[in-house]
Amino acid sequence: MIIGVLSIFPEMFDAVISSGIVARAKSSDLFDLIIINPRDYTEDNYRRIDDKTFGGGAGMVMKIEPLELALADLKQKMLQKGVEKPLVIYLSPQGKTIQQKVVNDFAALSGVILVCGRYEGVDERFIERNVDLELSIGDFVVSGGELPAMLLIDSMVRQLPGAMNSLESVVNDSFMNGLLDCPHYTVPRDYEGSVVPQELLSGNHKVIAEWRLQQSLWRTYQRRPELLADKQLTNQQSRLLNEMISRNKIKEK
Ligand code: 9WO
Repeated sequence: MIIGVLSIFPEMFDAVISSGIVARAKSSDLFDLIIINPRDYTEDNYRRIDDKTFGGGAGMVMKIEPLELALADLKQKMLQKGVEKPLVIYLSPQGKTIQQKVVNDFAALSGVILVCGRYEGVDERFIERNVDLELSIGDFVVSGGELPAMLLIDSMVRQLPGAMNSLESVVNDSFMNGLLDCPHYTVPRDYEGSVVPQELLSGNHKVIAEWRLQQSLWRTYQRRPELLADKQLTNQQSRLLNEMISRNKIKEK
């Protein structure tokens, strides 16, 4: 996969590519990152990337010309590496919230381009003319699209075949099935009287698997009930969840 980025702060991306799973995937050539700075495509002496917003008011807007030139050059560079039609994504709070299933779909593409806005955003005509998809990482505002783009890069890259070893993938599977992850513990077994649940120490794989599934179901039910609403539970899952619901009703009494 080739990931293209348009950003006036290219050095920020060192953070995502220099550690952990993403760094390892980069060394293994599972993906390549091409970052283009639109400021290098300005044609005035001051290298102006932004200007006043029409209609007045606070904030500046990123100009369309350097963005279009930078995008054309990025697409050209990606074409040289075999990407014919990259998906162009603009990260903004106005976008649809990113879900795990769309991240998995992106990871199967040969190329994506992430456009990172700064200031008050980019000229709307650039979005109309070039952007396939506007995406948000949640209902909050940050100073620019770079950090959201890095989250998306991390999330896509870990889904690439070969990016994770089998141990790392297991953790992932638990969110893949649409449920929240279960609690985790390591040594010591007793920390100042706080003990590890006995099921996990039983050594019985069936008991452990059922306990984890039950914890996942219960956590999802308590913290994110909307995730269960559009999910068809198996007979085993319903039994495990109902058991927890009754157990906690008894406790309340
Ligand atoms: C800046 C600004 C300054 C003065 C008056 C109004 C203003 N609005 C903004 C603004 O929202 N800037 C955004 C910064 C423009 C697009 C890029 N930026 C951004 C992306 N902030 N937060 C995101 C983002 C992206 C994806 N998911 C969550 C947040």
